Amino acid sequence: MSRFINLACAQMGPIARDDDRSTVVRRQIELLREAKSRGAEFVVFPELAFTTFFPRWVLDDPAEIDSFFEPEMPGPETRPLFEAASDLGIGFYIGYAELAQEDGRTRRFNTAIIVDARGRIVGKYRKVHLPGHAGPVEGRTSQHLEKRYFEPGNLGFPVWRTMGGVVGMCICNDRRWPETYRVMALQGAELVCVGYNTPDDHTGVFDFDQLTGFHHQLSLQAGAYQNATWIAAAAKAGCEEGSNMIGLSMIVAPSGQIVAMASTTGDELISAKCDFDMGTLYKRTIFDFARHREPSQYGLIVERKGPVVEV
Ligand code: CDT
Repeated sequence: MSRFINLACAQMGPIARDDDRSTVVRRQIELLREAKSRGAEFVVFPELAFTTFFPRWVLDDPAEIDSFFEPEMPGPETRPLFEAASDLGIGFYIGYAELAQEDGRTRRFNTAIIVDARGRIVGKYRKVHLPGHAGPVEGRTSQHLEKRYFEPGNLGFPVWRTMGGVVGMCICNDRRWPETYRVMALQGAELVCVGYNTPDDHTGVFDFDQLTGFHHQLSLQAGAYQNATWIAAAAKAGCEEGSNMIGLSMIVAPSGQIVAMASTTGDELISAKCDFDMGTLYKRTIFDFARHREPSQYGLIVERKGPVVEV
């Protein structure tokens, strides 16, 4: 029996600092309606999808910082998205800044959830790999301060059986790290969802060279092929508050082939009919982990954080 899913990525164009949640949610619902008209069953939205990418600024006022966070999900302004999706019978992945009360204190995470086609949250993931810096870097016109505003995720890389397959999540910078995919692949992941905000600013002391789009694509295609999984990646794109963000939202097959890709840097839906079983060929041959992997030789991967040159 074939196991197909009609999958979509809802790329979002820029969100202004002053845009309220309701305005953003209206755009998201419009993308959901388009997804429905194309027969999509599951839609992947970007990282921090309800606000502008605020880690580009040095913010000191606690009230202002908290204004970018969600103390509850759904909350009064985000609930219409859940209601629209469940009315349309569509599941979704979405990223947001999470304000949590945990271990007797307030904690902040860069979080994503999977919501099923009945509007129920079935899984939560908190971003593990936080890029950038904890404080401002001199000479930058736009900062990248995720280490200032978030703690590293503490939920690992779980997967869930939902939407007819085994589905996992990661967020933006996670997609560049092979460990991200491998931990999910070892639990049988058939689809990895990823939302991202990737600045494309090069002059001065920024983190990227001119190959930002290529490295994004390379990471997704390698991750999909080496782990025999589908990857659905949705960007926040375009010139947002003076910072250029790549688009290139894409759906990548377990073969490593790109089967759908955005062509704009605005709100744009891409979709593809995906066979969850497509990875089986690779899982039974070249990437039959149980037959070919040699974990006894990989100890340093978990024992050592950074390189130590001993020779
Ligand atoms: N949001 C996010 O993780 N963006 C990073 C840019 C890092 S530049 C300091 C990315 O890997 O795309």
